[in-house]
Amino acid sequence: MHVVVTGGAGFIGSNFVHLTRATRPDVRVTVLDKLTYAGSLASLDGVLEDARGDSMVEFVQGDICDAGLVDSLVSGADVVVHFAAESHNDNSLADPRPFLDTNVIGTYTLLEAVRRHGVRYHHISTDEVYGDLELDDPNRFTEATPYNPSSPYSSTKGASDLLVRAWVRSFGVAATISNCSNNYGPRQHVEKFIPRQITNLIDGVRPKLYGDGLNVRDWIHVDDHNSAVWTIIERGQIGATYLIGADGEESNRSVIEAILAGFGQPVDAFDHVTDRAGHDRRYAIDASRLRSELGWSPVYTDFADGLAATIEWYRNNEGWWRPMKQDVENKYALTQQVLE
Ligand code: NAD
Ligand code: TDX
Repeated sequence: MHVVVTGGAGFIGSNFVHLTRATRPDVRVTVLDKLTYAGSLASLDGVLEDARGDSMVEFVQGDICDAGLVDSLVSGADVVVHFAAESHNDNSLADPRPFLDTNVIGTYTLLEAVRRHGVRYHHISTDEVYGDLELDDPNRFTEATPYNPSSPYSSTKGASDLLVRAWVRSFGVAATISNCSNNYGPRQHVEKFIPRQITNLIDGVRPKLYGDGLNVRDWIHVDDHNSAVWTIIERGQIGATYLIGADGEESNRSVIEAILAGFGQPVDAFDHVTDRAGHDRRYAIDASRLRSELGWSPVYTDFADGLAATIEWYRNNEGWWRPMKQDVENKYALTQQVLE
């Protein structure tokens, strides 16, 4: 099988490539990635040329909006797994335009190519397309929850999902969609919540909490996300949407406290900073369909263990994240102030 992985130099996509090498050695992978600020070839260390000395993973630097390049890569593929996106809500508030280009036009460009060549397509999306829940809402998101995105990021992801559904219905494209909750694990960009706080603490800087910090995210380890993606590629029903989650609801405040504890620091040694505009209150996934129809279940069921391993990864891989750290903090400093 030959799989084209878009965004394979980013956080989840690179972990997907590593997992694929480890669990499916016969699968040939071509990564298509633009190497934006969020992509790093170092995230593919060990798989581009692995210990076996084979060349099962090829890297192509390019834009998913480049129709000619996309057509030539897709024409030789059995499956396209589409991770590439502009992925950070805060960036989408500062400058939405790249989100429209990559998330909407990029997805359209891939859909037209898989349509032309009759290639199986899996679309990676987010629970943020469903908007947010109140803290005390007994319901969680399901595949039937109406779309109600809040940010430029989530609205462009929602738009891309709707394009996929239309291409399935109108053109018979063989696609599946997954909407996953917040991922954590190795190789996540330091702009994101958990790596930002871990690397701040390594640098002796206090963690930064938005607003009152009671916002809830439903955390899943990136390897569990990617094992679910493979499950859907192999056994999912064409045209279906699957929600991916691992029952990992935590408030941001409790995550910061857990990270501080991991560094042996007092649990209140963090700063409150300016809240995010339109900040979603709570995400929560009901993954019953994936579990019951496809028999998937997560491996990382203990968030504290997964977080400890993630802290360890950032401690041991400073060379990976150091080059991006200062730019990220400079950008945050333009809009975020420490509140008294
Ligand atoms: P990321 O920002 O870490 O990586 C994105 C990758 O896409 C980067 O390597 C970047 O260079 C590449 N890219 C960006 N624009 C491109 C373009 N025009 N052409 C080619 N490559 C381009 O993102 P991530 O956190 O790994 O997210 C991957 C996917 O998973 C996204 O579709 C995101 O919406 C989705 N998702 C993320 C989470 C999460 O918690 N991070 C949760 C659910 C869904
Ligand atoms: O310094 C911070 N302090 C803070 O309190 C940062 C960077 C974030 N936060 C809060 C905002 C959110 O409530 O932490 C929570 C998580 O923030 P992010 O890591 O920016 O993630 P989120 O906005 O929830 O979106 C993530 O999950 C869904 C990914 O970035 C998306 O790509 C994915 O679709």
